[in-house]
Order: sequence, then structure tokens, then C-alpha cells
Amino acid sequence: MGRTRKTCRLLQAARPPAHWFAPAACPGYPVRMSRMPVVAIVGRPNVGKSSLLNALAGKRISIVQDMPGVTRDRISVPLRINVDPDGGAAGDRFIELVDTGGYGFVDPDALTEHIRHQIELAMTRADLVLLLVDAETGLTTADEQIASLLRRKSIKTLLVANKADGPRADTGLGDFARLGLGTPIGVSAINNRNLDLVFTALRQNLDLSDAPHEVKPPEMFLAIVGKRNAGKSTLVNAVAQLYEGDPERVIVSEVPGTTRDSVDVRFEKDGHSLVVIDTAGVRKKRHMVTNDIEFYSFHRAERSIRRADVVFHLLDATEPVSDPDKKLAQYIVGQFKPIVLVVNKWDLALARAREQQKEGDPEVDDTVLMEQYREYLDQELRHVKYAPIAFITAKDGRKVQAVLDLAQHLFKQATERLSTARLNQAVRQILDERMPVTASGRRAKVFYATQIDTAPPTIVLFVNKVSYFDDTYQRFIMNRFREMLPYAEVPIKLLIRPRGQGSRAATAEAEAGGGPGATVDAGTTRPPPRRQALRKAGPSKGTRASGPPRKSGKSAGAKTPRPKQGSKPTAASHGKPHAKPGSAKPHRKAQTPTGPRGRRK
Ligand SMILES: Nc1nc2c(ncn2[C@@H]2O[C@H](COP(=O)(O)OP(=O)(O)OP(=O)(O)O)[C@@H](O)[C@H]2O)c(=O)[nH]1
Ligand SMILES: [Mg+2]
Repeated sequence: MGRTRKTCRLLQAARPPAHWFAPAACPGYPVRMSRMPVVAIVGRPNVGKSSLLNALAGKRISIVQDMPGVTRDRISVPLRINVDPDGGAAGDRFIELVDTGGYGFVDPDALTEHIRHQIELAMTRADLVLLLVDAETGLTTADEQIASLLRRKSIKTLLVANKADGPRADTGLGDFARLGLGTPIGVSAINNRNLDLVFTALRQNLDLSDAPHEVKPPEMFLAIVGKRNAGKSTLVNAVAQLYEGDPERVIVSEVPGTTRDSVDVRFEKDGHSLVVIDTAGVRKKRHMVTNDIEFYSFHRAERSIRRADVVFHLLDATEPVSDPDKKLAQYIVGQFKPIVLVVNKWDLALARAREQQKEGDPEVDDTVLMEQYREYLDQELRHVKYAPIAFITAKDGRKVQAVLDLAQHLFKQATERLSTARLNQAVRQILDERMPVTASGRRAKVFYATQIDTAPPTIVLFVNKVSYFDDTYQRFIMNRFREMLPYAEVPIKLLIRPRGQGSRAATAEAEAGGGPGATVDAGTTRPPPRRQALRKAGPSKGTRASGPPRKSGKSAGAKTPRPKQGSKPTAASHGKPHAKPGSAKPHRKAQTPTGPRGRRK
């Protein structure tokens, strides 16, 4: 499958098309959760800030580990506070609760300054800070330093002492009054002790009159995944710069493994919202098992993929595609998520190619270099050939809006629902082009096709015998679906079912994550409405029983020769074009310029 012309146009567009998620008219104006009062949890390392955030939110949002320095970025979550004395839903108000890194933590990865800067950003942007201290350890100099910093900056602060697991612990809390912030509320985040007192204090200390009554679920979750140092956080910051004028939303550094937790960053515009999820970078599993945090980070990254509507797989243009990249792409495909292969650091790739140019060589051409890189990716990531490829320079925000538009475009594709008539027409045409070959020579029949779900588009074919539709033939159907239906660049889930197995059972299976060819108990057996096979088996005039699809009609010329194997490193990865600029063969072409792809919005 080739990337469509529409996609290319989107990526090359100097000005992105106007749509709901255009950048704020007034960059710099904070639009994210704008009316939500912000409460930041601040404290020295390992006092239980993430545990408190999780306990208040009632969900595991932040990674909790019994060691300092786990949280680095600002992790934020909307928190519901009820202001109705009877607890009625009309009294719901929402605030933004922010978890921060440990203040004063000396990070072994030389990120101390970055972490401190993020904490200070959280403090200064908050309407209220919860200064968290440790009731077990008692008052420390570090607590005093933070309290004095908050006082100096005139930040409204509420003192909370964690690890006060019972009334006995409360007796020692008076000592913390020396911080000049009154006696702390003694809580236990892990035992949910006295959380109601924290909620009461929040109600008393925040102006909730303007706080929103509800937080609508975002319209799209966009996960950014990839190897360590590929530039994921840089891309998140580029988006934050675009929409909020905030280029420092998450920590960026050349230290591999900077991001540990998955960080949801919510952007809002005109009542529409998007959540971009920054994730921890992946690397070879054998390097990871020794380290608990990395293990959690990796699983949180995988979870982010499962939560996402669209996934950006970031690739570093200066590095070859490696095993973790392939496994990651496989995982994304296995989850049936629309994926964009986002090639980042294109500035460096181009600069490198130019540096390595020899005298007399033709000028390095950006477009040719991209074409070569596309070919390289087609070879390296064969199972995601349908995925669009985008080239960006996250560091300076180049093509960032275009790639966001592309995400939205894929989201629309994945959520498109087709009429049964249109689907059956497509299936009929596919069967006309090529029938399954059966070992027994018996006729394969499709009685009926129906779409039972979107995101991923899930199509069930009711057939006379499932085994007649082997993997090769299913791949053929999928490829043809991609050409004929408006799902050119997103994964499609195809289920082959025996006639009589009702679509409700198939739906149940789809929900349970059953893959193509999996069987379900035929509990519900609503007969398909059409008894007649869509196409009578056996080759008929103008059809072939086996072999490659005919080059007929719109599919003519559909197949583009596969790039040669083994022509490994790309122009971009090693700065050396593997074909002379200008000689790059055109990449697989859009199959049907006037077909469904051309018709896509
Ligand atoms: N030249 C150039 N450098 C970039 C670009 N994007 C990111 N970088 C640099 O690459 C390094 C890593 O960037 P990060 O955004 O922290 O990478 P990450 O993928 O979030 O890394 P981890 O969180 O460690 O997995 C930083 O030094 C960035 O400045 C780019 O488009 N061009
Ligand atoms: Mg990062």
C-alpha cells in the first residue's frame, strides 16, 4: 500500500487546512484547562506526592515507587470536587491536580536542574500548592527550604503530612507548625486516610465559582512512542508551543530515558480537546529487566498505545531502524491502532547528507532524500506499509501542525462506518477479481459481509467454510479493502465466520479482541439476511481462480515492485544516499487516484 497523495499534500502543505484544532488565535494565551483552578503537589523526594495524587484521583495516574526521583515531569489530572452539601452531581467542579518531581533531588542522570525547573513552573502556575511533608521522618531542612521558597514567591500553600497512618502519628504533627503554615492535615495516601479533610481544605481555599462542572472526554488521544531520545518530548513541547505558547511542558534532554512516566497533556480549543501522551522511550528488553522503573515505564508506554486513538511512532532520522522499533510497530499494529511513522530530526539528516556530499555530486535534494527514506522504511517496517510517513523537525516545530492534521485525518478514517450495501459491493468485486483456491477444489462462498465496529473498522465475512479463506487470501482481501474502501491508511480487522454465526456473536468477539480467523461459540445465530452467496464460486468469465489479482479497472497498476532487499542504511540514517539524488525510484504510488482514496475528505 502506498501513502496517498492526500497524505503527501497534507505533509507538504505550507499552510495546514483550517479545522477545529487549529492553533490558538492568540499564541501564548493559556488555553489548556483554562478555567480550572490548578493545585500542585510539591515536596521533597519520596514523601508520597504521586501516591497522594493517585489517592485523590482514585486512579493510578503516576508511577509510585519506594525510591526517590521517580517522577520527573509534571503529571496532571482533572480532579472532581463536589461543592454541594448533599453531594449532588450539580455540585461537581473540576480542578487540575499536578504531581511534581522531588524538590532537592539530585538526579544521577544530571536532570536535577530540569526537574527543579519543572517544579518551579508548577508552583508558580498553581492557584494553590499542597506542600507535602513526611510524618514518619518529621520536619527536615529540605521542608524548611521549600516552605521558605513558597513564602518568598507568595504562593498560597496548604500543609499536608503524609504517612500519618493512624491517630498516633497525628500527635507529632504539631512540630511542622514551625514551617509557618499552620498544623498540617495528617493523611495516609496508601490507606486513603483523611482524604476527605484534604477535599474540604481544597473547597475552602480555592475559588471554585468559575471551575468547570464537567470535563468532557477528549476527542482524540494521541500517543507518541519510540526509542529513547527520538525526540518524543520535544514533539510534545512543539505542540504545547503551538497551542499554548509553552515550550517547556515536559523535560527534554539528550540523556536517554529522560521521560519515565507516560504524561497526558491536554489541549483545548473552542470546546474541542486533544490529549497528547508523551511516553518513556523503549530499548532492547534485555537492557530493561534490571531496572524496575524502566519496566513500569515500558508498560505504561504500552498502555498509552492501547489508550490511544492514533499513535505517532517517532523514528530518529539519524539512527537506523532497530529491533525495538520493529517490535514497537508490531505491537501498535497488533492493537489495530492507526499509526504515523514520524521521522524526526530531519534537520540533522539533511545536514549530514550535505556534509557527506562529494565534489561533483548533485545537490542533496530534500524530496529525493525523503523518497529514499520512505523506501528504506518500507523495507524495514514491512508490516506497516499502509502507514503514512511524515518528516518533521520537532526542535523547531517544522511540520508539527501538518502531522497533527494527519492524526486527525487517520482518526476520521478509522471511525468511518460503511453501509452494508457498499461493503458487499466491494466484496463482490474482490471475489470477481480472484477467488480463494481450496485444496479440495470445492467452491468458496461469501454469503454476506457486514461492518460490526469502527476504530478499528471491523468487517465480518460470513462464508461457507472458514478454512477456504487462508491467510494469503485474507491479506489479499485486506489490501483490496484498503484500495477500495476509505481505510487506506488504517488497520482493518477482518473476521471470517461460518454462515449462521450471527453478527452479535462476532461483535462480542471483536470486543474481546479476537483476531482474524479466531473462532467463537456460535451462541447467537441470527441468519444472514441474504442466503445467496455474494458470488457463486468457480472462475467465471473474466475472473481467475487463483494467482495474483488481475490488473483490471481501477486496480490496474496497483502493484508497485517491492524495493530490493538488503539495501540497508538510508540516506538519512547515515547521511549517504543509497541512490544518487535524482535517481530514486518513485515510491509506491497511490493506487487509484480517482478511487476511494482520492475521494477521501
Ligand atoms: N536537531 C534536532 N534535535 C532534536 C530534535 N528533536 C529532538 N532533538 C534533541 O534530541 C534529544 C532528545 O530529545 P527528547 O525530546 O528528550 O527525546 P525523547 O524521545 O523524549 O527521549 P526519552 O524521554 O529519553 O525517551 C534532545 O537533545 C533534543 O534537543 C530535532 O528535530 N532536531
Ligand atoms: Mg522524553
